[in-house]
Amino acid sequence: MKWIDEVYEERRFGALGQTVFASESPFQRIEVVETAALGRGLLLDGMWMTAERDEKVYHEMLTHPALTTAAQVRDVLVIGGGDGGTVREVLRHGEVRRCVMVEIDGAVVDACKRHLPTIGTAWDDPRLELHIEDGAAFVAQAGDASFDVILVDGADPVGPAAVLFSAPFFAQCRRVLRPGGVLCAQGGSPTVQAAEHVGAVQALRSHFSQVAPLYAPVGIYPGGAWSFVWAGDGSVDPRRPNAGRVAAVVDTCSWYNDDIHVGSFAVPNSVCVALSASA
Ligand code: SPD
Repeated sequence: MKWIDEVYEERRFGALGQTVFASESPFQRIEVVETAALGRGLLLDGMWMTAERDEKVYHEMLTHPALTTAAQVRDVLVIGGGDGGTVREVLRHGEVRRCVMVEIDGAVVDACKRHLPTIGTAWDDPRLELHIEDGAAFVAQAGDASFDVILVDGADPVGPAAVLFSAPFFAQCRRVLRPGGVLCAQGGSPTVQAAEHVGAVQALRSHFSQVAPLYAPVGIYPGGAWSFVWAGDGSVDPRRPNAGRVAAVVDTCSWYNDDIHVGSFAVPNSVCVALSASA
């Protein structure tokens, strides 16, 4: 047994456990750990990405607010998300015909398929198309108006995931979305990563006419309070989920439901102040 730690700006996020798998890919250090408090978990470059007892809130809140508000959800693109939790939630929606997942690091997918099978439970769904390549490059080459929803499930904005928080990347996402399409990106901690979070909202605002951050608790991430950023073309309302689509998934959810959907769009005051100062 050892103490497994993430140290972020002198704050520590850890659990008692042991290493199940460790390797170094061309992109990052990959570790799967077994912990008493959180179950099995994945760390990339020492940062917690997911853990069995904590993953549902994150994956549900990245996925369902977008998929219940987009005009249609036939074709969904997931950037990142190598543990498989996001595509698992996407594929719970029966209206989804095709889910394309683009993960830059095939070694992460391999490690998660083998060592975190309780999180990625939809790998064999025939609607899933898995591409191991750079997500930003994939979006840059994708056709105009070719997806209904884009979910960006990257790591923090350092290393290979930094580009996934940039305005040029969001501009390409806007081009690739159909009318009424919705993007939702993980948006960092509104407290300990406030600048990155506000920066992601601002970058999205430069390309989408409607941008709305939403929040949920994810205990393993720095600060505990986590954010996602919803973005659309102004033709659909982030706060009015399609009741039929919510009903289709809510029984499988541990966190998401109609009330959580609406309440999650309440913005912390520090973020309101930062956004109004920069408007
Ligand atoms: N601080 C880490 C944030 C990581 C967000 N993505 C995690 C991937 C889970 N599918």
